[in-house]
Amino acid sequence: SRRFIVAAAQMGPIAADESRASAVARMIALMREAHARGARLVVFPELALTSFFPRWFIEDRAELARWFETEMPSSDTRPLFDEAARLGVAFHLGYAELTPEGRFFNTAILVDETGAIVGKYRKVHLPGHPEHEPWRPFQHLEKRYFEKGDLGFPVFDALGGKLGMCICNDRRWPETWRMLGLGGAELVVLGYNTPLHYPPAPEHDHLQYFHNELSVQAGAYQNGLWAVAVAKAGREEGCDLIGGSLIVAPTGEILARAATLGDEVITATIDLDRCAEIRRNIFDFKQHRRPEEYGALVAP
Ligand code: CDT
Repeated sequence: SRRFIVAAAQMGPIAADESRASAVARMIALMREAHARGARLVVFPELALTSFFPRWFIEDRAELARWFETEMPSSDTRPLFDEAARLGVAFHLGYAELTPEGRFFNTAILVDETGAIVGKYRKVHLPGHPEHEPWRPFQHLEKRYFEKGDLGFPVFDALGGKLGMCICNDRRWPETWRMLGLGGAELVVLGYNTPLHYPPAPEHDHLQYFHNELSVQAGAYQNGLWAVAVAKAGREEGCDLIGGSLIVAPTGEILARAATLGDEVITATIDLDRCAEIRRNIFDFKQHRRPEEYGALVAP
């Protein structure tokens, strides 16, 4: 078997004026707790170093760039990489990336147990709206601030298996999971910042936790893979973000779920060999998939 303990390191709110160094100190504390509980992989949220800035309309480009990382690791984030190497744990982290060419992405990386970056993903499904909409109590300007990811849905060799990543809104799309499943992923890790209130359809607000679990459980089951989904949670700058970080088995069962809206570690023992329970049976792609009937899926 290929068993190990995985940790979801949920984070509570990050204030607008909280420094990267402070967020990293919180992450190191979570990583130490995860390691003490035997974890080999720690999964952190989307945009884990700062407040969820797409809720604000920021006109000034220099002001916007302030929320982005131009290098990884940086002097602020290096202590997290050093601690990972010292403890011998791998981790996943989301951050806003500003490339040397001046491109802006919502990005996530996989860092191995030596502290080396071994995988990168850039968010494909960018939610929200591109223009300032003053009627909203808060904005969701990912469509304005980020470019669509240009790396596809890559799968990486890590921890004795195949690991894929996606980011927040990606988890609601079956195509994300199918692409990762077709790529051979045995474990998918992701972070999210999901407001409890959805201004265009407030009648769905009470379904936010349900839709989170529905999406992750379906993605895991229908592709026979493990999933770890991790929130930045709680009331952040007056905006409520859901918690409910979870670890899901290839059967779709939830093995662990966060109980708070703050910094919290949850863990579960996973066995990558268990993907075969699903992938050699009900969802044996080779035997049962019918791609010749799915043309509409790739039509623009
Ligand atoms: N960060 C992110 O992608 N959040 C979205 C919010 C809903 S769309 C405005 C999500 O899918 O959870």
